[in-house]
Amino acid sequence: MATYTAKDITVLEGLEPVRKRPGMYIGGVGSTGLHHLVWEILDNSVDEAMNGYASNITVTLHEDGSSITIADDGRGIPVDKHPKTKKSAVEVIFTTLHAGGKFEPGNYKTAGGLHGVGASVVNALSKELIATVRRDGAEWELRFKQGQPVGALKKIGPARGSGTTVFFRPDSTIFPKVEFDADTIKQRLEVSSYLHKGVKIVFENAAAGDRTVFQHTEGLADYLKTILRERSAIPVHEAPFTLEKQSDESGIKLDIALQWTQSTDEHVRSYVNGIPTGSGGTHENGFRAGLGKAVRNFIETHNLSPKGVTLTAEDIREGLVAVLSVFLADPQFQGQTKDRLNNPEVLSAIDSQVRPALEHWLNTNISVAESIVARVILAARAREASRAAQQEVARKTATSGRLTLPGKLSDCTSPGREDSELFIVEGDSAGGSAKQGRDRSRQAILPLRGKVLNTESASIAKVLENKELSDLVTALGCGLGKHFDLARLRYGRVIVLSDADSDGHHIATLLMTFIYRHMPGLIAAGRLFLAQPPLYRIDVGKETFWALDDAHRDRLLKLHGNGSANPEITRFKGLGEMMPKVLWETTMNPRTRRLLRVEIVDQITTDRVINELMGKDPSARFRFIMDRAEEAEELDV
Ligand code: 0RA
Repeated sequence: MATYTAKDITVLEGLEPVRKRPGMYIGGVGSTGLHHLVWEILDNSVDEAMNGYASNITVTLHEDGSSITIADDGRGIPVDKHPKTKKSAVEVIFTTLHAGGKFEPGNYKTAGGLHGVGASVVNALSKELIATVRRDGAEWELRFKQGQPVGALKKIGPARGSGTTVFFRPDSTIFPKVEFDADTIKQRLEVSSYLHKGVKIVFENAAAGDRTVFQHTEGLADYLKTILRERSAIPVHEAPFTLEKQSDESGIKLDIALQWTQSTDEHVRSYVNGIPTGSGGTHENGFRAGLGKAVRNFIETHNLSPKGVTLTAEDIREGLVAVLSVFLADPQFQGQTKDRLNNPEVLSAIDSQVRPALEHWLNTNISVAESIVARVILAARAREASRAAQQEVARKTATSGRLTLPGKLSDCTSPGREDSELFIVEGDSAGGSAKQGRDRSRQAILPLRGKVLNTESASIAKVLENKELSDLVTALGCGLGKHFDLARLRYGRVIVLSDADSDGHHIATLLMTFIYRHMPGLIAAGRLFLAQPPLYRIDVGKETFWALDDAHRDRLLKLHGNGSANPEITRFKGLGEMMPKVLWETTMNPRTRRLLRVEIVDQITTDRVINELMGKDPSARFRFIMDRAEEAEELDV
């Protein structure tokens, strides 16, 4: 195109506002905005696939890390000239804001994005963009620089099949840092492959030289399976409930998969137009409303209401794992991170779809429905039991100032809470040494006998039935689950003191799992610690050293052991055989001991690590503890 007509100039000016105020179109020019460009182009290809025209999408992150190609085998963007503008459809789509038939009624744009603006915005914000189309036996190419076409659409050769390929390099005069993150893209593509059943999405990371294929024929049901595996959630019924519906009335497309599990929490992942809505919104509220009504109706119709407890909405959703994906024409996002759906009409639209479908499913799968109802009633009873236990603690604290503490707890004598410590000690004999060795004014000892219940998938009711754990809960005073209250914690620090061997590590892991699952606030507040008792005593002449493990022993011997005297090495069989004074000096005395603070790195990693290890061999648990110990902050208190 050698000369521009007046019309061309209008079109070119049409993209000016995008370059002037990129934030208005992609949210910002940081990493999120940069990746937004990928999602916009990807959405077009995904649309083509969802309409049944494409089945393969390939996303390539080029070796430079700052350019991307997205290819599909759809119909290809039309190359013929528009009768009015005399421009090819390819050009119009890439140079006109909101161009393309997708905004016409009945053919809504399913693409997400802040304002659903698409290809032209990506073009406007790219240093270069090349659109390649295969159609009608030929391959066509149109190149752009900073949003403007460079020459005309060119036929570059013959081609088989059809499809669209878009290469783009974001403009570094707009984005301070043009560097794509492979993991961010990969995760998005994986989720897309679940949300768009059957579409094959390939990610090629040229820099890393790897290729990943994402394809899920069962869509959200497959996604649900993955989430259950990640969370080690044990389902209470075999097959998930699934619902796929396109409402003619509201134009909303709805896709749901859900399953009840034995977990004590609720886990819902929701998406709007393929965009994660981490803060929920009207779609999630509609879903919860419909689900609650369906289960209640079923319980009432079948006379299954429990005696003596009233079911709450939370009881109904305890252990629920669900994925919810909706597509709608004009999503309005709200909140600080724009990840809450705000369209009011969506609530009733989803509620009115979910309720009858779920109720029908419950009525046609009676034994499944009965397992779910049993799960719901158990949640209600556990909640009641936990509340009663909490009230008991509160009542005793209020009347006597001192609640009825477990008999085997040796409490500290000074009531100053911040300065006090509870040592949870493995075994009675170790408990005895610790009791004699401690500073009784501020250190309390709770000995635990034998093995602690593996609480990885235990309900609160089951936890409270376990004597060791219920004693611990009473001693801590802060309650658990939904009733956890850090302000009631009776000690400033909670310290797990177990043997330095693999059994000891196992017990420490069980205790940490229990606390992580039922009182994570204790860890978040930095109140949980691991004591580090020595495994070896090394006497060199008149000097004594303590070693935490074999490696530490070897280091100490190298440092101090090659003098004249023969070093004498004693290995402790357990805490119980340590003299109280020694236990105090090495492990309990705040001036000389070292504690490890237990920290949560991030919830997903922690969930996965715990899930992988609980129920496997002790050596794996041992490694877990050692790894965690190294990650944990070392404190000299
Ligand atoms: C407009 C009309 C048609 C297809 C497309 C756009 C289209 C756009 C993109 C963007 C990425 N991949 C794409 N694939 C198709 C319909 C063309 C027809 O009716 O043949």
